[in-house]
Amino acid sequence: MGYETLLVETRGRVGLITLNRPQALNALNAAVMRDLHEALNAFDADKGVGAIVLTGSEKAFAAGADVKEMQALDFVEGYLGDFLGGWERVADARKPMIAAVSGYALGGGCELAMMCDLIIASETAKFGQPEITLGVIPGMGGSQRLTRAIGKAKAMDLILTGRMMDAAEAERSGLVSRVVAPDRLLEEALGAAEKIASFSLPAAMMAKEAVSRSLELTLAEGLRFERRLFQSLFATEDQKEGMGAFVAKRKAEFKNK
Ligand code: CO8
Repeated sequence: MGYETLLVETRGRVGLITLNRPQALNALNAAVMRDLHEALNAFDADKGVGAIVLTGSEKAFAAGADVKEMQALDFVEGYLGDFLGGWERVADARKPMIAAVSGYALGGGCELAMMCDLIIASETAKFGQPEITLGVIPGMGGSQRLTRAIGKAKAMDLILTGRMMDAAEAERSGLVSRVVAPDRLLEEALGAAEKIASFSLPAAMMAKEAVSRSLELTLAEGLRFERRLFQSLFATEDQKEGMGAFVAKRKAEFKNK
């Protein structure tokens, strides 16, 4: 199907979504949100897809919420329409999702990348929450997810000053998992996604669920949740295959992938 603001394709078992509003540095508007919902619903429902990569252009992953669309919003309209609330759907994607970030990931763009399960960045990536320069604050999770990802000191620095952080600082701070040369970004992200998609899909999805829940639960509750998921995986054929293959010294051929 065609999307107004995205390019969507599958590469092997990887669903690839490319933000495609080059004239606005991929600024995020209502159409992008609607399109992303549809693309994620389709990939979550597709058994042939085991992981998702979300990327932008070389110059910008996304330069934030669309300021031109947002400028005239008033409180009552924003409150009644739960403005930005729908973006949480991205964090609710059930399959592992990688953000491949080149160039600007600012405001909502940084927040969108943080909704993914891991971020792989090009050396050119720049992350920031510049909302304060516009007279507002992050509205799509920046104050919460950035703080959990890089700690209070760095999060306060970025959110209160509006400054940008380059890829090296983002990696040092724990926001991104890998930094690669610009021309290797997509290959690296697709390779990681293909690797994830080669494993048992229930195991990969439960691994995502367990790590994600660690940010919400107490340690005791999280450990109990993890153990229950771990035990439940012994009901899958893939556990028998994975462990059987290890013992037989052969490569596992997972069925539920
Ligand atoms: N919204 C709308 N249009 C944008 C945005 C944006 N966020 N960013 C860039 N554009 C447009 C520019 O207006 C310009 O369009 P035009 O050619 O028609 O004037 C075009 O993209 C190219 O941009 P520039 O000419 O500015 O490119 P530069 O290379 O000179 O500068 C920058 C690049 C530094 C990224 C600059 O564009 C910039 O500062 N952009 C705004 C960054 C920003 O403040 N982002 C935060 C927005 S607020 C936000 O995200 C709130 C979060 C709440 C969650 C929202 C989720 C949807």
